[in-house]
Amino acid sequence: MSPSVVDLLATEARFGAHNYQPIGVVLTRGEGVWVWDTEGNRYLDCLSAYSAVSQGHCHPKILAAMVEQAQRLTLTSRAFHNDQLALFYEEIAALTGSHKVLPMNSGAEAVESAIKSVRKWGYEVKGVPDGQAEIIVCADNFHGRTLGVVGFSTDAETRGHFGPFAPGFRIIPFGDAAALEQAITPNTVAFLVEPIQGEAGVIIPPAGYFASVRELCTAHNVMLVLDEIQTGLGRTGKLLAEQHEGIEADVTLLGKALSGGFYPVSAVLSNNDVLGTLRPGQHGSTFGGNPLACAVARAAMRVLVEEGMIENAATQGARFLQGLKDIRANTIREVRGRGLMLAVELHPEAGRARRYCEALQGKGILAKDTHEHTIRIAPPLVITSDQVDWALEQFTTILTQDLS
Ligand code: IF1
Repeated sequence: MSPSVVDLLATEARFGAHNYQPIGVVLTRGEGVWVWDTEGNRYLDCLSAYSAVSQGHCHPKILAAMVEQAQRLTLTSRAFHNDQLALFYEEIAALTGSHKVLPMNSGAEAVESAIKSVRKWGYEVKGVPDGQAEIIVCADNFHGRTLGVVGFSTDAETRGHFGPFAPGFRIIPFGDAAALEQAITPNTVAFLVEPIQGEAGVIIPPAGYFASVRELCTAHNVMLVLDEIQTGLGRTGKLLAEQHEGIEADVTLLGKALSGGFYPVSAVLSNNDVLGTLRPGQHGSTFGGNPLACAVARAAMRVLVEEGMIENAATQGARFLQGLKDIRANTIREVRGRGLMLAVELHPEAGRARRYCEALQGKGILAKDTHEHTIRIAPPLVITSDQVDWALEQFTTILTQDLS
């Protein structure tokens, strides 16, 4: 007899650290864009585990690759070679046009690894005095939850009472190229930034911003590190969000959908010598680059491309965005998005976005609020036009209500 939902929630409350406040649904199965709760209710997943399940829940080909590899070899440590890592390197490098790859596990680990690598490059190649490397980041950034990363967060909830923090970071406004130019010093080694700020509420920079950023970084020999952990792998309707800006990063960070939601897999990709500065014994990870992670990621990248998910994200994202913009509701302040990375910002007087997400649950939509007044919308990239149209009907019904 499986435990009741009440028992499950009571056990979670009893033993679990209370670092999340989930919406009141207990999920038990997922397939494509759909998830089911323990009562058999079906929901369209408009969060995709924060863009980690871009290929759709339980994609059969990624599952098959995982099962096949798991029956053969899961983990060897990097003390020995395995027969999946080189293939993963080759395929991710070909897909992204990268020259060097550092395989890690979580997104935050990829960010931390990139910070270590650009600092090392700064000292050993650029000639920055040891211990004086500076990295520029943006206000309202989100790059993960590790201590080094939250040290340069500007969000009180994310960084409060976790200090003291590491020095060496400068914070500038997102979208302001002049501010970047003013912040660069001879000790600046990198500019770390999301192409679109996800957690901040899908904040898209002004046209031309990243072209200016690219020019400034090149002119001052500063590494441009793009955190594409959320925006990458088709989410914005192109393989990488940087392609909308017509630029190439020096270092690109991937995670989340790199495994299609089956396993923590992330990677630091470099187009120049940044990763070349690492020597044996100077960085590592027990699980980084393990054969199971590599097999899963290879399948996740393959289906993303072979099943046209990137193009579908562009097509269905445009449909979804226009449909949201067409909703006539006093509750809506702004609709934003690129590809299937969308957001509806509510007027503050409309009440908290969470209330609308709870109401959406009653209409068969699972979505997540961010920063009080914004509803984030990011369904799997396999969503069809009919599913988009159905979702728009539910959003229209709920957003035209006043839940303040
Ligand atoms: C949570 C946010 C999203 C990310 C970007 C690195 C990471 C993330 C651009 C770190 C992770 C996750 C973390 C998760 C919720 C979710 C999130 F709300 F926290 F900010 F997506 F917007 N760079 N984002 O978005 O990757 O270490 O988690 O694998 O912490 O609650 P990770």
